[in-house]
Amino acid sequence: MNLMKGLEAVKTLVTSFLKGSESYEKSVDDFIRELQKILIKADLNVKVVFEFTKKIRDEALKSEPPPGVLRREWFIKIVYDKFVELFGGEEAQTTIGKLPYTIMLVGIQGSGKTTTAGKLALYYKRLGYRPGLITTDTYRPAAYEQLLQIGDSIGIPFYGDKTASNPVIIAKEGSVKLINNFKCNVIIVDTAGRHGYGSEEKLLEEMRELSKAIAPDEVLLVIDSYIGQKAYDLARKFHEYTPIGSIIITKLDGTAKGGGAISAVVATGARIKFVCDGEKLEDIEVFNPKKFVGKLLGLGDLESLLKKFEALEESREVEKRIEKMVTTGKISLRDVYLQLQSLRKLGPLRKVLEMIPGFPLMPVLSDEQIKLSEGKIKKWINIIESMTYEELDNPSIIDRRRMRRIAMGSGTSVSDVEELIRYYEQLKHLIKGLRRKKGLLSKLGAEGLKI
Ligand SMILES: Nc1nc2c(ncn2[C@@H]2O[C@H](COP(=O)(O)OP(=O)(O)OP(=O)(O)O)[C@@H](O)[C@H]2O)c(=O)[nH]1
Ligand SMILES: [Mg+2]
Repeated sequence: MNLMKGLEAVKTLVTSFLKGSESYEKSVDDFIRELQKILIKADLNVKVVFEFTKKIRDEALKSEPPPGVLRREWFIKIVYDKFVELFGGEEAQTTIGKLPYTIMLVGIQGSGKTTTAGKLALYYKRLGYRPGLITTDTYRPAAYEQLLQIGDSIGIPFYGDKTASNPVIIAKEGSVKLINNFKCNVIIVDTAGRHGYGSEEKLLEEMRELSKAIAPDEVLLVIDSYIGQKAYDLARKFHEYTPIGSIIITKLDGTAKGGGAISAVVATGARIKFVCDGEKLEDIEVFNPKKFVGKLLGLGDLESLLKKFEALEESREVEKRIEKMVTTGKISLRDVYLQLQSLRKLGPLRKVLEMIPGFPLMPVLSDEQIKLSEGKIKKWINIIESMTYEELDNPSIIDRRRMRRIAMGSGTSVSDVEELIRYYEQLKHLIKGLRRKKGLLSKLGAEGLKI
């Protein structure tokens, strides 16, 4: 996969920044200057580039890294967050709720509609749907053969009518045939693209008419990344016309302008659903801004760094909860539950503990104890989930009888339940002690609570 042609240099920039030995301020300024050059070369809008880099710089100089994080690492985290924002935040949904489902592809001539129709068919086939392809391109005689061949190569039913001239009639008849004869449940309609750059109005006018008549469930606009930041106007008009439609960016493999096209589309508020980076039918993927930015910045090296930040954020949450417990002097099994969940979310306990200096609620544990606790965490979560609200808020009411019921409900044993209650009692004791020594939160980690 080579989505990143024009932005490849960013990775090197990150690596050398992390290793840099000059003053932090100077390194940030150098980084920003280089980044601006790279982004402008990748055809990002100049104004966007300056706003974007200013945001990074302001935050980098203003915000302090949390304890345990190097300043330079913190800077990369800021860059990462801003990039994710620039490239659209969350991943688009691609699951289909309603079946049969009709997708109509529109786009400028040569943008990659027909190829993308095949790619989508293969993508949905692999997800277990039964796609069918329809060509409504009555302008180019070769269009029929092109999609027919694509369908053949991946075993997807195809419909077209060389003698007909009305795309609406072809689409309607094709849908009926594909659904009835082939039991297709995802109908992909390819359309003819007849207009070059700069005639968005005409393209959209036609799309409007076609989609009114065909009434697809989804309209997908195919944009060739060669148009770079010019994608802005096209995407904006498309988005105004159909806010529920989304966009596929193609040919990211062939041009250095991909970053420009993607950021331009994101700036309009339109959603990018897929990106394509090759002529083969496999060369399509759901657009995931986080993954994309991860690749851009060199995720291999960044992964542990990002994990560390995730752990830190989580540990700050935990810290807040502990603070509340200490101030109120109260701890319930709900608090224990949240604590266990945090640990589970963050993955292997050892890693988490290594990453966070003085993780507040976890004592220093030996390897053996850590192994034990991972299985235990799962068990204890199940146990707590089998309790009633009353029991959660007031565990002292849990007698032998209740213990047996909880153990049954959670597939554990009474001694497991007892152990959890003991753990809870120890915590309660600790919190009480801490309340007396308020302000010495870090002690909590050092007291060596036994699990
Ligand atoms: N490198 C590369 N080539 C692509 C990609 N997608 C499509 N192409 C190529 O772009 C050319 C045009 O693709 P088509 O799928 O025929 O485009 P179209 O939008 O259907 O074209 P018209 O129907 O004439 O408007 C073909 O040579 C494709 O192989 C891609 O992601 N990467
Ligand atoms: Mg075509």
